[in-house]
This record gives sequence, structure tokens and C-alpha cells, in this order.
Amino acid sequence: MFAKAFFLLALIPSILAVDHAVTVGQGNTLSFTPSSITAAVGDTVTFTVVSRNHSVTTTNFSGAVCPPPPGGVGPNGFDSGFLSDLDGSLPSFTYKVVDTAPHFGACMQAAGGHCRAGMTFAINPTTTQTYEQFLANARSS
Ligand SMILES: [Cu+2]
Repeated sequence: MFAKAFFLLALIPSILAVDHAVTVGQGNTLSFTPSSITAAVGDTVTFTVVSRNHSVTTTNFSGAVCPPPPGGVGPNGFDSGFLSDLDGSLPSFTYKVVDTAPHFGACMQAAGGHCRAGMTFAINPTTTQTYEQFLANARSS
């Protein structure tokens, strides 16, 4: 009985963890859908590219936003690398959330052209670092 209860308790974190699905390039647009999410440690975010060739790469909140640098901006940043749906393969990239810090991402395609066009994404933005301000920073970077 005790062993069974312990086993069930051990399962709880994996039961509560959520995968957040993000569509990249929906309708052939330069976009992440949704563009901002709130996620808990242990959650995953799965980015699926549904048009063209894009990346999701973490970058700075302000200043040098576009293009995001190869490898992404950390700590705990990430870089999917270029993922092409030109062959219709719907490639995806999954990031596991390991902290509660805000992470701001963008596409590095076209030397930052997609990023400056607003192809931006946020995990856990804050009241002082909002997604809207990040988007404005990207457009003017
Ligand atoms: Cu792109």
C-alpha cells in the first residue's frame, strides 16, 4: 500500500507538466502563435514550423535584439537552428523550461529581417519586461 502511494506521488510532477504548442509561420506569416506564453518549470514548449524556414532563438530584451545570435542568449537560452518546412515536413523543436526567468526569442532568418518584422516570442514575460515592449524593441533594433 505504501509503495503504491509513493509511486503515485512520484508521478505527480510529470502529470502536472504541460506542453505548450507554438505554431511557427502560421498562414505563411512571420509569426509565432501564440506569441507569448506563461510556463512552469518542467513544462515543455514545442515549436512546429508550418511554412518557409525559420528559427526560434533567444535574444536580448532590448538593445541588440535582431538578429538573435547563434546559440541564443542565456542563461538557459536556446536555439532551434534553422528549421525548414519548404519540403512540407513540419519540423519541430522542443524546449524544456528549467527556470522562471523571462526568455525572449525571435527568428534569426534574413539577417534579422524576420525578427525586425515582428517574428518574436516570449516565455514568462514580466510587468517590467513585457512582450509588447520586447516586440517594439525588436522592430526598432
Ligand atoms: Cu523566420
